[in-house]
Parts: sequence; structure tokens; C-alpha cells
Amino acid sequence: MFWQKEIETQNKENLRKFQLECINKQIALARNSQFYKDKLANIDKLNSLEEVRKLPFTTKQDLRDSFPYGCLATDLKNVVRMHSSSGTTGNPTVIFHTKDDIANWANISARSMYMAGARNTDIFQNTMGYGLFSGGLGFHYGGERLGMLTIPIGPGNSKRQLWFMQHFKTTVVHILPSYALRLSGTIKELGIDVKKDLNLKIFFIGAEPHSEAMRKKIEELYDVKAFNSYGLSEISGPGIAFECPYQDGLHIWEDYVYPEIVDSKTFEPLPDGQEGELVLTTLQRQAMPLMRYRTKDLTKIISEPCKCGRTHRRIARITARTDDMMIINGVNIFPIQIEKTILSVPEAGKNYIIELFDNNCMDKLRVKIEINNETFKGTLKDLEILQNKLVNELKQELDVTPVVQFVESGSLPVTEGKAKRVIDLRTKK
Ligand code: DLL
Repeated sequence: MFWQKEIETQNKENLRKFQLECINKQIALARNSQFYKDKLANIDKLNSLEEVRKLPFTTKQDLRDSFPYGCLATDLKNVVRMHSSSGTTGNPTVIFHTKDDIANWANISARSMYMAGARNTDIFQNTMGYGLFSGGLGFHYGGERLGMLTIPIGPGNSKRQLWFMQHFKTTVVHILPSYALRLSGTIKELGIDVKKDLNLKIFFIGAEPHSEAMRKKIEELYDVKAFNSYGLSEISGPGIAFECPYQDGLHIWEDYVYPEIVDSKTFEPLPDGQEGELVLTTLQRQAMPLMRYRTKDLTKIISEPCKCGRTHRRIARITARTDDMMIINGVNIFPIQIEKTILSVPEAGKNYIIELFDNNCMDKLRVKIEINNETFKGTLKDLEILQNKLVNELKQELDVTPVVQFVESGSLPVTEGKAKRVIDLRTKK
């Protein structure tokens, strides 16, 4: 049993009081770090949550600049683990944890999984990467905490994944949405019948932006319920916000983080219901408290009560990151808009990449899509019709006319980690 009723349905007033107390303690603790020592020097105790806006923002660049130990707020002897956030340039972002941090993270992960229906009788196959990435170890500890038989298989080797699923009768899987789609290709290749040959029940999908259409596709391909899982390594990892059985937004664990939404240009706080950048302040972190961390993820807070009875507010599906936005001849486009359109055309395959290039000083957008051999049986002429259909639908969605190019199924590059969907080939970016 892992339903933490007193916390999850706590009355809002008490929850807000608890958050304020926690933030004040986090400020005091953060002052021990090199990074926050001066930044928080003039901040007195906050008297209300509205005063949170007096706190400075923290960015990924700040974490990079204070590499390696500048944000550490405790003695090294208390630190038991580090993770490092994804990122390609400059110093990596490193995140430290004490024993209590790991225990709290395991607790919210277990709580999230239980909320989605996982129980200690389940067999949990964790296909997320183990190591510096927080996806694998984060839910590994959560799975064990919940009492599930937790299989630390990690990513890749699709045949082996399926062999494990068949032999150990896996019921719960933690997986990247892009990998879930790829793995389904191997299921077809091996002639596995998901209903007869596998025992799957629940998927936790996250770490990458994905559309509702993508979730539906995964649910249909595996005959499971797929729950959206949001998190970021800087705050801990998966388990920060998670869907309940109503699958209508993700409950953000407000005893663990204090969420705000700010305008992504002015950084002014926005009211619940308005979309902007998610900003998180940690409430219980020991090794590395973070003040108003700018996630760059775009979402909104849903404050209406949820049918499940939990009082922790929800965030809407993350539609994009502020730095994911592509500007094509002045028009703003997010990759998720392209994914949604591709998945609405069954003959198109599910794997795609977006290339940006220039042609006569104009930005151009090319979408390379793997053809779906199962659903497309037509002639070259039919392929042309399908291509025109996709160009038109994408044009309607994006307000930009793309080039659509079909490629053979399985020919697009695959990565073991998060999918890289956008390749910018423009000379002047
Ligand atoms: O991706 C943590 C995680 C692991 C979450 C497994 C869920 C499952 P990072 O590598 O630090 O940590 O990347 C964090 O990934 O700021 C978002 O931009 C994106 N992201 C994470 N979950 C989702 C999601 C992990 N459910 C960054 N939907 C975040 C959309 C997501 N984007």
C-alpha cells in the first residue's frame, strides 16, 4: 500500500503553510553554498508565498558556472550520489544528493507509480538509462520502495527486452516514448502478440516531449495504459509530476517542489491557467536546494480540483521547451505540432526527423518520415498522394509549407537515449 492519503489530499491551506516553512528552511540551507551565499544575503524570512518572487531565479547556466561544487550546500561527507543533466556544450550540470534526498526522491517516485496503479505484486522492467542520467536509478529506487520486482535492464537490445518481458511476465515498463515506438517494430518482426504473449499492464513514459496522439499510439500498440511522467535531473529526476488514472494533467508533488509559471520573456509570474515557463523551488532538498529554477519547459498550472481527490495541483502536458522553438521565416514552430500531424496519418510511420535548411536565403523545413510498411501497400502514385496530403496537413498546422520526404522504414538514425528530432543545417542560425 503506497497511497499517502494525508499528504496527497492535504487541505490546501495546510499545504501552503508547509510550503512556506520549507522555503524558509531551504533559503537558510542554500546560504551555505558558494553560489547562493551572496545572492540570498539580503533576503529575510519570507512571510507569504507571494514573496517567493523576491528570490532570485536560478538557471542551468548558473549551475554550469558553479561547476563542480559551487551549489553544494552541505558538507561533502553527507553527499552519497551525483547525477548529471543532459546537455551537450560546456561544463556538465551536476546534481548532488544526500541519503535523505535519495529517500525522498524514492518516496515521490513510489507514490507516483502507485497512483498510476502499480503494486508490489508487479514485475517492473526499467528500460531507462542507468548512470548519470536520472531516469534509470530514479525509478529503480522508487520501484524497490514500492516493493515491485525491479529489473534494471536499462535501454537498448530490443530482442533481449522482449525476452525478459516474456519470461519474467513483466507488467510495468518505464520507457522513453521514442523507444516504445521503436521496440514495437521488433515486436512485429518477431511475430509477438502483445495480448497473448505478454502480460503488460502499465507504461510510464517521459523524459521527452510527446503528444497525446503518441500516448494513444503507445497504448494501442502495447494494450496498456501509458502514464506521462515529468521530471528533471536538477530537481532530482522522474517523479516530480505524474498522471493519475484520470490522465488529465500531471499532479506536481507540492510537498516536494513549489511550482510557478512565469512569462517566458518578461519572467513575470502568471496566474494559474496561463501557459508559460515552469519554475520550481525545491522544498526538501538537503545537498542542493534550488531557488526558482527556470526549467525552460512550457506548461500551465491546472488548479481545478481533480476527480481523483488529490489536492496537489496539476501541470498540463509539457508542450515544448522554450529553446525547442524553431523560427522558420518568422513563424514559431514546435516539434510536437509536427509529431501530432504525422501520427494522425496512419500510413505514415511513427519515426521522423525534422531538418532545417536554407534555400535562396529563406528558411526551409524538411520532415523525413519513415513509411509504414504495414499500413502503406500502395503504388508510387499513392505515395505521391500521401505526400501531398501530409504537406497540406502540416501547412494547416504550422502556417509554413514543409518538404515531406518518405524514407524506408528503419532507416532513420536511432539513439539509445532521448530522441534527437531536430537537425539544424542552416548556415546562419
Ligand atoms: O529527463 C528526467 C526524467 C527521466 C523524467 C525519466 C521522466 C522520466 P533530464 O535529462 O534532466 O531529466 O531532462 C529534463 O526533459 O526539462 C523536459 O524538457 C524533458 N522532459 C522530461 N519529462 C518530460 C515529459 C529527465 N514527460 C528535461 N514531457 C525536462 C515532456 C519532458 N518533456
